[in-house]
Amino acid sequence: MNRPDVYVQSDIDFPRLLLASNREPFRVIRDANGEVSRCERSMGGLTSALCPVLERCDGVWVSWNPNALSTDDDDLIREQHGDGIPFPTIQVGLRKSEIKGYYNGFCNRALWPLCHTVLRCVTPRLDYWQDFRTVNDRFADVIASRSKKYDVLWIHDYHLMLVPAAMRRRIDPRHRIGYFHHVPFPNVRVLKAFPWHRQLIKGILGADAIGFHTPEYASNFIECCQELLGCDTRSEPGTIHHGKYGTIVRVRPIGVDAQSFAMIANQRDVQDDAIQIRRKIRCERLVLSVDRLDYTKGILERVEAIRALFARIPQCRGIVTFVQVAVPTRTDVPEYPQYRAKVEAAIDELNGEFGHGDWKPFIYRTEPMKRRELVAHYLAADVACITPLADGMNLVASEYCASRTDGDGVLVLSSQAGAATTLGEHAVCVDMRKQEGVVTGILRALTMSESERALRMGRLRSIVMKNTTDTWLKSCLDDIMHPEPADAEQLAALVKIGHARQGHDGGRVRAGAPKSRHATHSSSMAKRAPAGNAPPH
Ligand code: ADQ
Repeated sequence: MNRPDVYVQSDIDFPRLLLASNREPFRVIRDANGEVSRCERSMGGLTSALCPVLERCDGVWVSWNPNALSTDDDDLIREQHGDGIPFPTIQVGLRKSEIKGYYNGFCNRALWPLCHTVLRCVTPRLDYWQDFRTVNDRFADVIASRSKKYDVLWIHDYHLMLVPAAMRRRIDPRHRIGYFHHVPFPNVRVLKAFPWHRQLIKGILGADAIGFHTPEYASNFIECCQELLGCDTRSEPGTIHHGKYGTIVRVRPIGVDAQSFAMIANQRDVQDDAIQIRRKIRCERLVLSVDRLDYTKGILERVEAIRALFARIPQCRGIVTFVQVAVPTRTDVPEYPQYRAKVEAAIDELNGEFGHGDWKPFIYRTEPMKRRELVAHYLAADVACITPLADGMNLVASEYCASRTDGDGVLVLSSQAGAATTLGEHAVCVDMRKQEGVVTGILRALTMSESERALRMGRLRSIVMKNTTDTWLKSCLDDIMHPEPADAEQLAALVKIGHARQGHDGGRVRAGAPKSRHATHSSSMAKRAPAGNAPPH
């Protein structure tokens, strides 16, 4: 497919996708002479998911360029295409002080821990907030100045929470705006205690359509809109009415480029590499974890659980080896090097206590891998242990299943990962708050019969192969460009969570027959996209 089928060419113009995220999709590596030596895709869930999207449709990616330190106002914006980058990009430069306040400060020391409800790490400083506003405004200026008539604007993640509303103040109301929140959305009690909660919610509400990975995050957001801004969220389930506008909220769990993982896994040399990985480690059973080195990923807690496993079940010693791939991120944020030091100390202790002869119970690698190498590791692993303390979704869980074209392998998955809502039924689910349960879960995975493994992996794979990046993209763009009333599945998801939280008083999100599309959306949308002037589709 060259372009998602929501894009239909017209003689005059067609909607182009203008996608904005904090992280740049690619890094151009230059040699000493300034010549381009290679172009590397940035690591992380968001770029893993979205690069294939822009490679397949007309679009421009707007992002921060962390390599360009700007001191001069004229140097703040750079446009780049070529040098191996497969689509046009616009890069927004930040001043050194803004990087500290906006990225290291507000994004990584306030919003990230807030969204993951790690409250001890939330540092809500006014100077951080001011830089966050300035940078969000700059993104909005850049997008507004570059957007053409009918472009669809798709804003990604918590770094740019103020951009949708900032765009509304700058652009033609016919533009459709979407926002996708890749991390958990905190509940109303947590958000309410955060000083700038109203501005953040209002910022996102500038979008026509908002996507979340799970019913819980969507429902938290809806509840926050109602309780903290007094929006009407009841008259039309799945739609938030604020002032004269309506914004739809949808649950859209992200998928992975499953076919591409499967194709790599089917290559003979990748399968040979998987055999080599096992030979080199010289173990009978291999358990793999792959994470960014982040305190939300539960790496420290996992190491402690593994230590408990070896202490309690001596038969595992010399037989089971854990491989942790943990790439350091956000190294300028003090909590991260501190966390890394703790993780590495715990690993040393574990290896010191249980390692013997050639056998090392815990192998720790910190380097980024190419996709083929990653897939070879997925194929080599009897068990993938994906156990974050909190995680918007977690793509590694899906990548593991997509790569297991041999139908083998067991997924141990934290029930605190968003992925548990789609994969939890067929994975071995563990609660990371209970170490004993984690130990039992890993043991259960290691001792599972071949037939049960095949049954579970077969079911996991059919979910992952069906819910791919493409299907996610199509649903999200449909929400943005052709919004429909929430369907029965969406309503059921939101209402179930509402009921669980509210008891049986009907919940905050009420079910009910959705009104017709015209009655539902025409009034709110007409103000933004008047009939007759709508984008051609
Ligand atoms: P992340 O927190 O970055 O994403 P995740 O979803 O697990 O987390 O994605 C990590 C990505 O990085 C995966 O595609 C993985 O393959 C890749 N990766 C990890 N280690 C690697 C290594 N050593 N070498 C190469 N690649 C590596 C955020 C949210 C998640 C959400 C995604 C997408 O925090 O919850 O799932 O966005 O919405």
